[in-house]
Amino acid sequence: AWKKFSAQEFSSKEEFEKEVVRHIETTLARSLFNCDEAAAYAGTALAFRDRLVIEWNKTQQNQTFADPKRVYYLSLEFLMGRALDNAMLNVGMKDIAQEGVSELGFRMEDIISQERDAALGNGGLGRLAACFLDSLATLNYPAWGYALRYRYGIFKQEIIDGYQVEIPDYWLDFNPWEFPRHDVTVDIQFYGNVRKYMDDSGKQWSVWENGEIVNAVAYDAPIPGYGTKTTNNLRLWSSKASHGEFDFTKFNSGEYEASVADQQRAETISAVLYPNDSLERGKELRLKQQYFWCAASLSDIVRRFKKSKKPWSEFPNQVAIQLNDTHPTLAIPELQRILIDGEGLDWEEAWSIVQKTFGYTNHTVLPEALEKWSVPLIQHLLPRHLQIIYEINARFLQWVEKKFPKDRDMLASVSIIEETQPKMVRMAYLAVIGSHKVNGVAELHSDLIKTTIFKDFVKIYGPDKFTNVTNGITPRRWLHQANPRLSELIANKLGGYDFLTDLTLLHKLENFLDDKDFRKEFQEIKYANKVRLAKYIKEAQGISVNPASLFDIQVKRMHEYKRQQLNVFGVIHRYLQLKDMSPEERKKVQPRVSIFGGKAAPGYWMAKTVIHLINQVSAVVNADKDIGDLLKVVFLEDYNVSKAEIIVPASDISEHISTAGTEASGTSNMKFVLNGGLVIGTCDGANIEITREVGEDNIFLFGNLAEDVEDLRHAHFYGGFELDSQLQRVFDEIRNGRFGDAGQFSALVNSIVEHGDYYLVSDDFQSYVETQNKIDEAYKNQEEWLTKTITCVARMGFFSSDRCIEEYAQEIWNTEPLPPPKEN
Ligand code: DL6
Repeated sequence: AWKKFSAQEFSSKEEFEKEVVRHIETTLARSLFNCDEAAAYAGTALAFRDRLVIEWNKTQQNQTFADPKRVYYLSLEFLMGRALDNAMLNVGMKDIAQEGVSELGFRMEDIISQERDAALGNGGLGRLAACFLDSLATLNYPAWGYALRYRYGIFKQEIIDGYQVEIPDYWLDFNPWEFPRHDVTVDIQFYGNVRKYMDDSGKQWSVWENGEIVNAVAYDAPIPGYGTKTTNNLRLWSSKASHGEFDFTKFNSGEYEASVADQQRAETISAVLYPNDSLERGKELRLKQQYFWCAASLSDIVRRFKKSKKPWSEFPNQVAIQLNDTHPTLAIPELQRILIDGEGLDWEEAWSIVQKTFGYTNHTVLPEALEKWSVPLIQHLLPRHLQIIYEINARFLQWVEKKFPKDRDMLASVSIIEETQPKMVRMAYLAVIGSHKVNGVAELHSDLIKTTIFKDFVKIYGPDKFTNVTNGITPRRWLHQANPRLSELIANKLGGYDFLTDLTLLHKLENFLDDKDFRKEFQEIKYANKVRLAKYIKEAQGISVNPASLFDIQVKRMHEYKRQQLNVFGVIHRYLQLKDMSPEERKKVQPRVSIFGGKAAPGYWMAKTVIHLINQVSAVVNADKDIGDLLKVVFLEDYNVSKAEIIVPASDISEHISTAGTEASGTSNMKFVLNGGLVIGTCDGANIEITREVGEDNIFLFGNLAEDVEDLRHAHFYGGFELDSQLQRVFDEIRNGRFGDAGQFSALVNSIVEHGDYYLVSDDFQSYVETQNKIDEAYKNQEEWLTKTITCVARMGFFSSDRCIEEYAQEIWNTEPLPPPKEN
């Protein structure tokens, strides 16, 4: 097994135990006699942290000394999950630790499960950022992540009487993985006004003054790579009032409330993660968060660059900044501001540096997710930035005008400013104009952005500015940590764990397709993972499920475009069919457990309705004695990263059934397949590339294609609307109150039958049901099913996030790895 440390490793389990005990007794001031699992977790985490810190410092020193081009990944979300297991794996001493904790009287799984998830993200976009950090460190890229240190991560979901209820997630009461850097603080300005003046040489300057200052304080977390000593940095900014705790002048003059109000206002900036995954609502606090984070991060990046004393023209050779979606787009005008107002560069020189520095990743074509900010709001909060945005736009439009003379439509369509009332700043356009490369996250998505939201920009810049980097996942967390037995089996067959750093090696598993022992063990592992999930379902939800049933899983954020409603309508249809059957007929049916999980944005009423319907269906079906184990329905509460690590390895089938053209990529599809589950999916996002890799025979595709979606939507409004008879029956039963108060679901049903069925549920229902029937049939032949699943695992090499990072490095960042120096 891989060992990271030479000088700092625990040489024995005794030494590890000593360290744990020392931390429990001194750092925590607890006696070993009343040491519970929480304390044992803390001691273990601190013992590993001590080891990480040494390599972290060395990595940073090495990077400072070599001063290579660095990558800065700006993401408002990093959905990290738990850190201890990952630290143990990447440090390479989990075995010793396992023995050590058991001698202290604990089980490692119990200790690991004490840790709270670092849930600083909503879903796919944030988890992708976390996978990228793991790959960047593993591949030795000098890279930093920058985000906000939210006091509250994504809310915890409770299901009460079938309804979602949101509970705040205060996750920081014990977080051993962060290090406050009170010496790294940045003044961030808001509001105020801009004054122009001329210096002695006649040059005009703009000064942004009279604003309100808030402090950004850095908190750092180590990001260890696997199989390398490289340990990168994730820097999170926390907001604080600039004058310290509270204003003594106001306090002494009796204005107690006012004296703390400023402090509270400042601290609010980094208080909460916004819980919408695909909706931008234009809230001032959100804009404040974005600027606060961009300005602090850029100040840090620029300060680091300036230490090298290189000329500004070298900046893009030293710095690559990747914008994870449009959330950090303000970094573009902010860098331009720093260069022209702070460093005195002229506009053209500064702008060429800016464009060479940034790359922008688009993660959605959904119109409601495309960020726009009102001009008056930006004017109020960031007056100097608004001027700069207008100047960027004016120069850009002049240039476009020269290329497309007299094409007023073109000018209006690509202008950063949308001429509405009030005027709006289109952040995606600013991101495209201010970056040298724009990428989508799967092939279909990258093609779609070129023909829809950015089509005019392709005409202006040519196609080369736009590229694709299909998403990936880290096999360290999503295979080795989540499914240690499968990882071990693969290692035994392939002669080691090299596949964890070169996932394409999995292809060699196809050589073992006929190996009886291998097949048997593969199957046993899947079964054991299903038993583990069944146990969890029993403990968490009180529902008994039979692990021999087909486990059908859909876990992801709740959203109409992801179509959990299609799934639950399918479940109702299945239930009605079962009810129609004779006992003899029922004997032939493949038993199934339909498992759902996912959070709805608190204000997303329709998504919450779907959660409610699933829970109602679950209550009716699970209590129906006629049905027994033939069908069970489970809604797993509070789906998050650590639960995904239990859920993902246990699927037989997972559902990725978005309306074609709406899911940019999806990444859980990759996780499920890598763990030996098959997919039912639409021709959308990365499903298409998964099909290319695993072969059409090994995936269950259904539904209309992206190219037909517009016509179908049009037909719903103008060609009349005919509902599939099976779906009609499902709706009739819902309306008859079979699943509780029908009124609760009328808007959901009406969104399909009366309001145009925007997500094409009715169009795809029949082919969905037929494909589910094919799955039942296919599952009955367990040997063939097993061959399919093994083949799929063997063909997943392409979907490692290591491959993504190499593509970003070569095509977008132009950066090289910096391996750690060899030690004696
Ligand atoms: O690229 C990561 C992830 C994709 O896999 C999902 O398909 C996509 O929906 C998600 N996008 C967002 C968009 N939010 N915004 N803005 O989360 O990105």
